[in-house]
Amino acid sequence: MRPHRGMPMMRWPLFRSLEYVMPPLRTRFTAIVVLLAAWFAAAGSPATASAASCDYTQTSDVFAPWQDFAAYTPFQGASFENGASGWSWGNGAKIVSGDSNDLLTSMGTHSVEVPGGGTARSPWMCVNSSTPSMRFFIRRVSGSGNLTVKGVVSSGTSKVTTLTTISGANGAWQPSPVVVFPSFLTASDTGINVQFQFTSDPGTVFHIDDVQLDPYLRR
Ligand SMILES: [Ca+2]
Repeated sequence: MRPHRGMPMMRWPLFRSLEYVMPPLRTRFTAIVVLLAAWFAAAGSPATASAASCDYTQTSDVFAPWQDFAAYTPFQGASFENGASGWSWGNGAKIVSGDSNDLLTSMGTHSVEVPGGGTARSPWMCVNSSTPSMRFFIRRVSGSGNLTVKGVVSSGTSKVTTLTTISGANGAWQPSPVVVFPSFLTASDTGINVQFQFTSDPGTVFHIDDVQLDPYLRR
């Protein structure tokens, strides 16, 4: 058996077997590269997007003062206190000073302003048969129009549906109505990725804060 200086990889059985069937050094390296490329191809593309997890463990009954004793879990970044990881903004929606925290025990100083025609888009959230609804805090800053909440489904052909239209909020922070999901959003036992979009009618400004998902099907 010939020694292979500077080639410790040849100690592996696979490469030891190669040296007997592929004499020229350059050919051996070429074969190794080809083998590794084939192995990566067989392993599948690492670029495949992973689904958000529906395994929600951080929960609290944040709406208990309003006789809603469901356990809710916060949307990622949805207190808007340290940026808003995963959120994106359209047509002037942005983080502003002012918070719904006088309604909650948690402290905060920021919320999101959704101006007329503006849209706040949530991170992609896992929704399944055990996540029946969402809820958040809202106040009307100006105007008399509505706040529309839409759901965008990422699987298959992108599908957008209006989940609710909120018309009654006034200038004080208050819990939104419970936004109950339509059956196609909760049909999966494993989960689908959904983005939630909050849009103000033209001429109307809303603030929203502390967006929460109910991760347990009510009985
Ligand atoms: Ca906040």
